Amino acid sequence: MGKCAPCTRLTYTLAEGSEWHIRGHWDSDGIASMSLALRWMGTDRVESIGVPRIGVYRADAIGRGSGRLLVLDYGIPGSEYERLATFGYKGIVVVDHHLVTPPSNRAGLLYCNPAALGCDESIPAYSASLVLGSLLYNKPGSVERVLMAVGIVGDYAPYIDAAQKGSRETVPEAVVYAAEILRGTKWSVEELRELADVLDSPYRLLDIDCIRELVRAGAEGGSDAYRSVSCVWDDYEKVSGIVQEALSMLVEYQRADCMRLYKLTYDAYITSTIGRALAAQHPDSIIVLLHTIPRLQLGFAYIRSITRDLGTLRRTLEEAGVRVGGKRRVLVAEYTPGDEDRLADIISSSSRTVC
Ligand SMILES: [Mn+2]
Repeated sequence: MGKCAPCTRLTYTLAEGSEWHIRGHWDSDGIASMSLALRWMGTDRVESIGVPRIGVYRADAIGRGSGRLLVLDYGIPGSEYERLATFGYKGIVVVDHHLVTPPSNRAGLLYCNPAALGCDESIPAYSASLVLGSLLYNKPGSVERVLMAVGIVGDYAPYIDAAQKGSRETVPEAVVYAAEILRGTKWSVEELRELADVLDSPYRLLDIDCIRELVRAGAEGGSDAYRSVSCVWDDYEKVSGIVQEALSMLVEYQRADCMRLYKLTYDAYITSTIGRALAAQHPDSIIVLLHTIPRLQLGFAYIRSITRDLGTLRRTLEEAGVRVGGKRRVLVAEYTPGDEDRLADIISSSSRTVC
């Protein structure tokens, strides 16, 4: 059995049965992945579309249910899926590309994550939409190819922005790959980069209905159809104002070697936008943004670097008992409002070893 066996079995499993519930990450990669899944499966067999509780990365954020569950691009570790497998579903299928620890017990679970399973050589894992699209379609048409690229461009947006700002960092191979799949379609990486900001607007305002509308439109007409969904433009306009306001309220309150720490209290889920903007401004630093969202009674430590690997920092945080999710160059940890100073201390005191 190859490491990628679960991915090889994906189409067989998704072709079976009805009562499917699709849950995807709330960002542009998640939306594009859900659209691809819905397009391939057909609306008749899909009972519901949705997102886990926004901002939360745990099995509980999806919750109990019945029928079959397809989870896309969600990035939670395997242990959370083992818990989810006890939540009453008839079967769970996961397609992901985040570098996490895969589940060790796969009962009731089809876990296709080339990055976590270590088979991303044979199935490129630049985005969940890419993994899913390349498994579902032997010869993806232009609608499918653009959706596959949407996920890549959305996830690699900070690197695209840094490259545009003239950072010496070269364009990542993921973006070259996206440009390659887009050849012969009407879309370019630059156009998808703009679209990604639009698609990433609804979740910042916790507008789940608009995410559903996007998924359905994209399943029918791909990225062109995303542009014709009106709620997403309303959300985009609102978010642009909010981000400008939050950026102006931002305080850099600490510097430790290569790290820049910022604090923000603001009632919208714009953590990653702000963190990404800061990372693009300071490509040689590690950005640490401690964002408290009173309305969610949650805080997020968002750590990102354009040029630095965050593996050492991740281990330091884990050793200190902090739950961390993320990828090679982005980490996210949840905190309870009030705990931000303790977290900041743990992070800044590791700067010697990390920088
Ligand atoms: Mn993704």
